[in-house]
Amino acid sequence: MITIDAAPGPVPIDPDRSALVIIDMQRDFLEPGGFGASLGNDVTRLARTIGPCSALLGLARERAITVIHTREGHRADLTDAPRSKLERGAASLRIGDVGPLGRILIRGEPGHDIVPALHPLPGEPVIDKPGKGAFYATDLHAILRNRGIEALIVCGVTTEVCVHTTVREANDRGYRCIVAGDCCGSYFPEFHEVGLRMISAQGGIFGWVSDSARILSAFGRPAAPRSFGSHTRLRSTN
Ligand code: TIU
Repeated sequence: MITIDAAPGPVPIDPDRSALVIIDMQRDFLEPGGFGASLGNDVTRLARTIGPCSALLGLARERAITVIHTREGHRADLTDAPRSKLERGAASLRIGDVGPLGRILIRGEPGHDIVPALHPLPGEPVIDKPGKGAFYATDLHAILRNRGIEALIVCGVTTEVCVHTTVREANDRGYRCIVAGDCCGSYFPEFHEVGLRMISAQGGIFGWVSDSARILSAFGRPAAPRSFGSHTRLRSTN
């Protein structure tokens, strides 16, 4: 067992029964021309998450901790996309439309892929999810149960949408979730801040909040160098 310094208090985890879950670090959310940008967002706000995510990914791979990647997206024929989702918002380009990164939020298109610095290795499960939560209409719960996982270290984007939904779903299924705050990001800085506070408030109402430095430290590793989010960082292969 190791203990991670977190809010609202230290949380013990068994690394052999823990998984690193990296939510939707896809080009469609992090790069210009994708889904996030089509909704009118400043996607450069998410770039700062790649360095810390990469540090935790490196740690997990080194320590043979289960790594799960998720991707939000839909079938090419859009049969798994609710009409309410397709019609939502005043997007300049909607789900399924052709943009600079291919068809928006469609599986197999360039924009649907995970950013190069965090690309999955063979053997790391990739969960393709049609919704915001990673448990809805996926086999994530089965995969975690079959590996005896009881705690999740959660990274990804966006804090108040897919990270929150997934952590709430995981909490209700009995997983202890430790959200790495600097590994998560939002197009809205205030939503990120308040989103993290909502998780750990009320004695940790649906999880704990820590950061990459404290998680690395719990594993006896120094903190990763701080990265400053520029678009060039996005293109790096780390
Ligand atoms: N738009 C937005 O903030 N997020 C999403 O739609 N999906 C995820 O958070 N991955």
